Amino acid sequence: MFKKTMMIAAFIGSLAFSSAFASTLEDVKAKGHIQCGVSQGLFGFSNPDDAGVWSGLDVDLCRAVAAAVFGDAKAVKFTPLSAKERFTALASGEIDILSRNTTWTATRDTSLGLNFSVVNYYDGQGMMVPKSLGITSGLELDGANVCTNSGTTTELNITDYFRANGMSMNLVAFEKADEVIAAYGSGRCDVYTTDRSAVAAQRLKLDNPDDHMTLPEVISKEPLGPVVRQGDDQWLNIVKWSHFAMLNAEEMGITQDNVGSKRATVTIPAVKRLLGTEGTFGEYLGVSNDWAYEIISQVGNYGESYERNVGPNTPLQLSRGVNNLWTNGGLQYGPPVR
Ligand SMILES: N[C@@H](CCC(=O)N[C@@H](CS)C(=O)NCC(=O)O)C(=O)O
Repeated sequence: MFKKTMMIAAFIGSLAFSSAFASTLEDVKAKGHIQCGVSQGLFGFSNPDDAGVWSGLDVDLCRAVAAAVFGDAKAVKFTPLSAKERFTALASGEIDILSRNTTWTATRDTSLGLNFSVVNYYDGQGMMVPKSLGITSGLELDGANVCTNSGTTTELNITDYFRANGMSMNLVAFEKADEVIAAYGSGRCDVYTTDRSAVAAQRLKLDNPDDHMTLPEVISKEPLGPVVRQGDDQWLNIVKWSHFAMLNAEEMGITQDNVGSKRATVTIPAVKRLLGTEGTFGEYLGVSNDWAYEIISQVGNYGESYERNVGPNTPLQLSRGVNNLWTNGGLQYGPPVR
């Protein structure tokens, strides 16, 4: 009897141990897909079409991870989350990655049991006003009504900005992004503020986008990127290196179209290592050695994803700026595969 109780206790103990230290890679393999936390609809970053198919820069990050893990960029399911819900959804295990225009800050990286991995879009906070207001600077906004999202860095930064400049404001905050832009569109606020990329995206939802302008001030740093749970280094590595593979591919001139022929013919060692014809870098990550080939052939390189989703030829019209590769004067820099 005693022995049996001990055995049950040991069994329960091992269950508790395995769930506390569960491997996200093993979990996603068992269920056959990655559960990716995204926005509730933000053009260019994570947005569903009429058929419910998600696309965007943040969606591509999750698709890249799925391509690395399953050789199938479609093995992803999406969970739309408000700003307020997103960290709990990740910490509780409801999602495997949070890829939702989320700013890397000290508090979030160190006090929530979560880890930021890479920055897939360097941004900063902007302010949009109706042109009819006739102002040209944020410093003219004393006493303004300001519309923004709750549960974001945005509301903290705008409060700092007004305080630092000795101005007063009335903050009007909503949980849902579309409630914020609707309130601004109805004239409830003088200012709409969020990450500049999201200003460009949400502006398109206004009746007359051309009646509105973005003020010149960039009031914060918003390094946006995917987040995972703390304590799972293997999963963190897979997410990091999926992004780095897309950066290295762009730097090497490897595209969705030419990756097949490059893999067959190229003799450059660095390209062979990236595409898995030399070395065992996939094995080190816990995936197959052609992980980067699968990412590039199914999702494309970082520049292709950027141009397709948010670049100058999309409705968002965001120039590459600091999100250019380091070789073009930007901040995007993939460590070498070797
Ligand atoms: N980057 C900021 C802001 C993120 C945020 O949630 N912004 C809103 C304003 S546009 C948004 O993207 N909402 C999209 C949604 O809720 O679907 C943060 O991490 O706190």
